[in-house]
Amino acid sequence: MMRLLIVIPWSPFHVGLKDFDFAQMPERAPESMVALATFLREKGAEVAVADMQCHLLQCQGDTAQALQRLYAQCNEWKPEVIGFSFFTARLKPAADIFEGLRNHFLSHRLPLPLMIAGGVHATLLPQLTFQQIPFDALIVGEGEMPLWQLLRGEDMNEIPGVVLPGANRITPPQVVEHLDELPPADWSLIDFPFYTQPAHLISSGRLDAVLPVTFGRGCNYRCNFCAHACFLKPRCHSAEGFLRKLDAYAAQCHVNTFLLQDSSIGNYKKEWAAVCQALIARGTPYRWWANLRANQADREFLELLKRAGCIKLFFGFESGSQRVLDRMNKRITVEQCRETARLCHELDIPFYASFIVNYFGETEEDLALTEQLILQTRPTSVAVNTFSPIPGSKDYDAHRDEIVPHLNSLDDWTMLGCLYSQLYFSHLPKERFDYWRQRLRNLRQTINAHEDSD
Ligand code: B12
Ligand code: SF4
Repeated sequence: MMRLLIVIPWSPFHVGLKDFDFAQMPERAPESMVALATFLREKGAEVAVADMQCHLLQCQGDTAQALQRLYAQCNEWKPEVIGFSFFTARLKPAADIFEGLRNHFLSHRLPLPLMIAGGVHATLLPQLTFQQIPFDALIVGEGEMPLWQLLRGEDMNEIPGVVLPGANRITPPQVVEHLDELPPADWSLIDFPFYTQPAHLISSGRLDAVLPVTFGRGCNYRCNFCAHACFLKPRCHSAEGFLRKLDAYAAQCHVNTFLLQDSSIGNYKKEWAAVCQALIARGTPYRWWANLRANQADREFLELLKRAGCIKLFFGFESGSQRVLDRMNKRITVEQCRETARLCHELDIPFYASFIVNYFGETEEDLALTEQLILQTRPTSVAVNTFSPIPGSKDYDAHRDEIVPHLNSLDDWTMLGCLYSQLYFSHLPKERFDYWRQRLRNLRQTINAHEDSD
């Protein structure tokens, strides 16, 4: 078997960041990559992880120093394959690390390892990824099976999910049907105490150690602005399988608070209810927060979540205008948002509500309705996001020809991936849009400041 090093690029926002305070800006541990490495190791492969997001923060934002750590790891580990994992928001960091690594191997006259990539960006835009970074191969979709086959030395042309430069045919990605068959992440593969430092919990102002955990993959919905449903078929763990994972994480990392990464726990309502029942039967040993859709929240379910340890819920209410919600294909109603908020207040479940401005065809009236919904629903905290057509979303596909001419560099792509593009889609004069966005941001600040002082 070939020896693998998985590289997790840093966030572009952490470059040059000197006085990083984990308690104020907790970074999320890369669960999916640590789990992928664990799976491969259990299959007999030799795998290490280079967690560049951690290295960069520990090096006070100094990329040269963070790269020195990576080179030292390569000198010691001697990888034959280096696998990059990134979504569009980390494209430029991935390119910079790739370049640094290649120069390191060439200048030390070391044989170049096979340089490959996987993850959301490579999956969504394989041909473009090859143009942006000259990888030897890409793996589209879930990495477990194809990467194992590759490390075992199988012919890359024959492995479903592997894409080679210039290939005009892309084989269908492979899917792990039964998530319970995957081992829980072995966190010793990275510097996990970095991520389990007590951090500011958005939910309650308490400082707590937290780990991310995934119950299922994929999403049943297809909101036009979102890339979540891009490639993972919806499926989840069994209650027993998931509790095994929680227990393993708690024992290894000494945490009892978890952040559910799933698109919505309501997508697997029956299965998540079984998890809740099992947690309650054990005396509710863990606290957790999760995403949920407004159309999936009813009193019985919310009561169950609360009894099972839920300390906060995250909702994408997105807009107070039904017209805009429908245009987004969000498949919720404004009334469902109001009713969900009412139930959360009644059951005393803190909740975060996220809104989008700058959506196609949005008018001043739509923005006024969003303000009204924020005031009516009184979320514990609020986010006001400026819409960017993220690669992998239906909106990106539908408007690609308008968007791509504005993307002149890897930095532009990266900023689009971070939802920081300067593209403007609202249907009102720009100065009125700026006025409304500022007004909603001020409202958000007032609400969030109130939460922080609780
Ligand atoms: C958890 C998560 C995060 C976490 C942690 C990310 C991480 N490093 O793990 C955090 C909070 C940091 C995050 C941040 C953001 N995220 Co996010 N995130 C997710 C989420 C919900 C789950 C990721 C996950 O664990 N998936 C499940 C695992 C199994 O999949 P996976 O990680 O992709 O890995 C599998 C395969 O991709 C593949 N694979 C991955 N890497 C590699 C590498 C190799 C070598 C191989 C062979 C295979 C391989 O194998 C893995 C196992 O099967 C996804 C949605 C989704 N469904 O993926 C969005 C998603 C990736 N995020 C997205 C976005 C937009 C963001 C933000 C820009 C949001 C924002 N408003 O700021 C920021 C970017 C921050 C930054 N500057 O870096 C988009 C990306 C779209 C795109 N085109 O890039 C997604 C798809 C969601 C969406 N709304 O559309 N995110
Ligand atoms: S916004 Fe939420 S519900 Fe809609 S597709 Fe994305 S993850 Fe699924």
